[in-house]
Amino acid sequence: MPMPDDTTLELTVLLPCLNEAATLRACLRAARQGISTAGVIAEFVVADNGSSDGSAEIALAEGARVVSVAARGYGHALRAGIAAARGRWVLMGDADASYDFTSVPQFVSALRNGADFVMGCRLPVGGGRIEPNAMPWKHRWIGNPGLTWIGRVLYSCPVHDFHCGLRAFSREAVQSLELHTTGMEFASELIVQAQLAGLRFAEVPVVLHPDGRGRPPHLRSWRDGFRHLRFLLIHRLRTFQSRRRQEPYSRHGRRS
Ligand SMILES: Nc1nc2c(ncn2[C@@H]2O[C@H](COP(=O)(O)OP(=O)(O)OP(=O)(O)O)[C@@H](O)[C@H]2O)c(=O)[nH]1
Ligand SMILES: [Mg+2]
Repeated sequence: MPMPDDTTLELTVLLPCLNEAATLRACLRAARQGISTAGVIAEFVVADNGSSDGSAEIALAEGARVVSVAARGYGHALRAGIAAARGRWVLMGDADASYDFTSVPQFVSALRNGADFVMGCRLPVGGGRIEPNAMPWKHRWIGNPGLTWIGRVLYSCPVHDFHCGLRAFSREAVQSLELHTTGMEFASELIVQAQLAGLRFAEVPVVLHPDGRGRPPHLRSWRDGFRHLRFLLIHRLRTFQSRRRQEPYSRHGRRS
């Protein structure tokens, strides 16, 4: 596939990947279809943590660029992928066939309409849908709503589905954010930092399918849920403290 140059490249489709040989090809092909419907010039980047099942070879055969990331973790992989992206916009999504990459056009259209950050929403509130057996009940009814509520309250985020992995954003805007987390809590950090930086959000409906890989996910519910919660609370505390340090004192010696 001829490589588009950086001036014409509109979109980077970025997939974090750890041993997804069973589903990666289908994701890349669906994305290619979405790209052609959207009429965008795009590249594919697979951020890989040394998969041992041939995922990287599949990515290369499908015309993707493979960014090899030594340090393990969803956050490590995505941060390296975002740093290596060359498109004006980046669309990221899991490589386990749980998301429908043919929905590229909806994301591109929201970006073209001026959004900096477009979140997929799998919930009916945002027009989305979760297919039977696509999400464990404790994520559907406890983890995701609970953590989303905390994120919305603490950060005034307009997002309804904090853990949706299908998202698109302005590369420049996101590259200018301070992103440090290494694991699954990166999903929360990305939204929170985008909100704190004043990026314009939009939401588009997406459908979540049961993943196609036939083995357990990398996500570990309690450990990763706790990491999301810890990030949301500690980061809010830190931003309050640094704001208090910066605020000028009033004439009466109190903070104004
Ligand atoms: N490179 C890399 N990719 C990862 C790592 N952990 C997860 N991923 C990828 O990130 C995506 C999401 O991981 P999943 O295990 O499906 O986690 P999840 O979708 O949040 O959880 P489920 O909803 O339970 O499937 C997949 O494409 C994984 O291959 C990692 O340590 N390194
Ligand atoms: Mg998944």
